[in-house]
Amino acid sequence: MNLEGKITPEQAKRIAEHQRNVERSSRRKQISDVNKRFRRTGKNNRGHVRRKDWTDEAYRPEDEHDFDPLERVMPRDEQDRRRMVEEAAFQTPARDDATDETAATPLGRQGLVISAAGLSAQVEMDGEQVDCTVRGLMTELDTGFLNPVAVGDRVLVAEDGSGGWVVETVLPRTTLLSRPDPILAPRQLVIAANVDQLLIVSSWREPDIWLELIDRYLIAAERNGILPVICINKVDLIDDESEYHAALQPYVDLGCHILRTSAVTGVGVDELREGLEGSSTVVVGLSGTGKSSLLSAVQPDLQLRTSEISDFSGQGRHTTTRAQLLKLDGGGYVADTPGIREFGMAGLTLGELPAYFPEIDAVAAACRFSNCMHVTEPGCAVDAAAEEGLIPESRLHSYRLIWDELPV
Ligand SMILES: Nc1nc2c(ncn2[C@@H]2O[C@H](COP(=O)(O)OP(=O)(O)O)[C@@H](O)[C@H]2O)c(=O)[nH]1
Ligand SMILES: [Mg+2]
Ligand SMILES: [Zn+2]
Repeated sequence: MNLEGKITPEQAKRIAEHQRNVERSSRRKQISDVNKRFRRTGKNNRGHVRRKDWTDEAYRPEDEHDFDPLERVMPRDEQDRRRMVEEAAFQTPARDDATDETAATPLGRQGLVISAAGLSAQVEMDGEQVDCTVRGLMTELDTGFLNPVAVGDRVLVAEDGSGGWVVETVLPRTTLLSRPDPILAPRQLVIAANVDQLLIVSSWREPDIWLELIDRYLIAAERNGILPVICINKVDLIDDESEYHAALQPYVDLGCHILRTSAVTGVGVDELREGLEGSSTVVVGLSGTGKSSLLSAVQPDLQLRTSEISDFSGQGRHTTTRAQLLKLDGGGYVADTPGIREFGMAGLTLGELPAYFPEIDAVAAACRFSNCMHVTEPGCAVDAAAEEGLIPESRLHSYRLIWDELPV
């Protein structure tokens, strides 16, 4: 993160480079070369089968919340209402007038929110951490989110007159990651603000790599303007290198930045440390994949609150939405989080989905129907390309699983 509230030219360059890579993906080129062939054949009218076996339910931890299964049987207007709330939540990143207000009346000192829960927040100001309350003026109506202040927020803090501190204003956010509230969904909670990197941690084994979750996080990163970095941990448990490469090849083709780490052997930890330095990074991934271990390896004295979070079970699930910003010696911040599938997906529409799967979208022009969604339609070139091994099976699988969940 950058405390000036802007993405640095270096970070902007990296994001632009990532986006260019996605567009230029060699696989995509290869696919478009064979487009014509599929246009002619138009075979494969297989019906789409909803498969759930890919996702290993056994590894889904307590703190993950599935997409609301009721949505499918909900009355239409209720679906619409929920959708509108989601969209409003996603599109209201900050109060526009915040900067002007500051300029007009000096409301206080600027600080960075290190942790936040409800109407209390820990704020770092001039290297010092103070506990603050949050002025009750910032309501859900103003911000579109249930919580007024989140980790990573830059805020203005004033003395409350009795020795305490009050967060008066949240400065406009550059980026934002949110998730549906576990109980009040689809109303959204902000998980972290002003983040510039999303470190997607997946273990190779124990638990097995979960590609669908990686694909979801890639979407979340891209649509929120955050640079994704895929980190495959526990590479000490790889026993078949070719299997590893086959699983990761789709992401190599997309031009993703991929780290290969082991918190046990120390492989890749230096590279990870370098990647984190100078940025503000949110770490996401299933519990048990080694997020805390990796952060400890990067910097042994990081005060990891994560065990506290993952040990927490039972009714107090709201605690899992807490994240804490940890300061890195080399500059920058990291926030560890529990695994949340719906991260950053609020308001995603069916029509937008293909754009997040460029290797699928690249073939779409050859589908029989111009509005083909590549799910059950006859003459789908994506289906045909997948049969030929030109589209990674795992990516198409993720696409269809996410497609199934999006409101029509
Ligand atoms: N074999 C192996 N085990 C690891 C590695 N990293 C973490 N672990 C183990 O995986 C378990 C979960 O790690 P933890 O850091 O708590 O995961 P988190 O829930 O993602 O924070 C612990 O028992 C770690 O010792 C690794 O690189 N290799
Ligand atoms: Mg942890
Ligand atoms: Zn199609």
